Amino acid sequence: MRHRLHPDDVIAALASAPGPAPRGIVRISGAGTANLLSDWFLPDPDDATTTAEMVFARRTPWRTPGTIALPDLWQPLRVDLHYWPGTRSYTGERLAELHLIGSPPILEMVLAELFRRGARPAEPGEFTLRAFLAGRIDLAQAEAVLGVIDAADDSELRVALGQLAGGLSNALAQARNDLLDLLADLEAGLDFADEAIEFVGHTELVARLQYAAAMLRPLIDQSEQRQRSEARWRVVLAGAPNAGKSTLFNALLGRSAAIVSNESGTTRDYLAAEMDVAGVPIVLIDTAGEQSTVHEIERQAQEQRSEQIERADLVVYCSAWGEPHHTVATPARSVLKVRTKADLAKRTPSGFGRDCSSAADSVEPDPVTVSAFDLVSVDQLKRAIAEQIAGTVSSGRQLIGSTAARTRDSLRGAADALARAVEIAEREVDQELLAIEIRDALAELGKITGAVYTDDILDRIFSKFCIGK
Ligand SMILES: Nc1nc2c(ncn2[C@@H]2O[C@H](COP(=O)(O)OP(=O)(O)OP(=O)(O)O)[C@@H](O)[C@H]2O)c(=O)[nH]1
Ligand SMILES: [Mg+2]
Repeated sequence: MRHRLHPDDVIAALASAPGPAPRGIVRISGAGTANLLSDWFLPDPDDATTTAEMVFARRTPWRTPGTIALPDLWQPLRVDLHYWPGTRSYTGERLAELHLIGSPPILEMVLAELFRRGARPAEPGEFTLRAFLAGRIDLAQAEAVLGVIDAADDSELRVALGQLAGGLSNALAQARNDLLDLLADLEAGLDFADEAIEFVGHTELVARLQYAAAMLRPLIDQSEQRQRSEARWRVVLAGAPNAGKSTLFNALLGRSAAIVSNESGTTRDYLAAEMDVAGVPIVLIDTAGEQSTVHEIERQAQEQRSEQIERADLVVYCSAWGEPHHTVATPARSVLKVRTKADLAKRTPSGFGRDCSSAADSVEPDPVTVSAFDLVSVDQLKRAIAEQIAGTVSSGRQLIGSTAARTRDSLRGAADALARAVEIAEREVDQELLAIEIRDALAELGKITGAVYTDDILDRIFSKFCIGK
């Protein structure tokens, strides 16, 4: 952080990847950029703007071919100068890029000459830090820059680009604006507390607070989803007694681990086993059949069952062929409906795959049909499980890892403050207290975008960058 908050310095660094390449890019940023370059860079005479002064007097970003002289080279070096005169550049200040041949020793000479002429080496992430300080991007977007650079595959890149485009920032900005408006109304009301002027009605107040809280919920889910995705996915087999859950458990696992019988209520303790389905690491869990019971042991089995379903990432809900379809009400993120014992189907001898017999007006996908005794159908079920998990991941993952980790606490803090605010508003007590909670929520949200930031947060984020970005 030694140099970081010296925004008057002109900074320079290699912006292209290190090593030999056809093209190399040297990036220069700071208020003095034009001064530094104007008596060094020589535009080609046949270009429309012939003098360096004219190049740097332009008000729009421009590319100019020309040359620069280097002490150790006997002839001038060809470069393309890209120049952004001001606020529309990446850093929000005067910015130039020299595009030239990507030879490491030559690039080094160019940088050495820039430092001799008054620039200093940029620190890791300093260009992006300047973009943040100039208000060009917020912290979540700064992290997304890092996510784009570090993306290991297409899906990570998509997530990072979405965040860079402002996915998270826009949602947060809206929640913050709503709360700021509300706070302004409340505070106006406080100023006129002695008079009979009400700036915001009680019902409206509660509704607006609840609305703001609801806007945060999907963001909290996203930040937690990301944390969750590193571990094994919990896939729970559930359904009516005798639906064939334990038989399916064994078939998916490929060994006989669970007790199976045609007596209802065979499974009591739940059973868990780790395995991979189509490359996705899961913990498969077999549970007791769903029933209302009176006996103590069965009651405990039902409790365990509910607990497992509650913790599940995916519930595979089994109902046997010929039995009625159950409607599934679980808090699990996702449910896959499965028709078991498909071999009992008289309709079609090859009746595996998707069961299209359900009501035509149903908007739910058709259940997957499976027979525990038919390995092909068991494989199909594995693929369906993997697909469903992949769907949950891609719909849930909209934040890059470092942002999710950093924002989780702030989002929860904001949500807690809003919950307290709703409670206060519903009891119609002190508006002063209410304003405090809203300010708390705003402060937490501000930490995420960087409206409220500390050197420590900046250090943590920008220290991960590489030089030149
Ligand atoms: N025909 C046929 N029978 C099956 C199939 N899967 C299970 N069964 C039979 O259905 C009966 C119940 O199987 P289980 O696997 O114990 O059923 P469960 O859902 O675990 O039952 P509970 O633990 O009591 O809830 C057994 O007699 C199994 O042989 C199948 O795919 N086809
Ligand atoms: Mg069982």
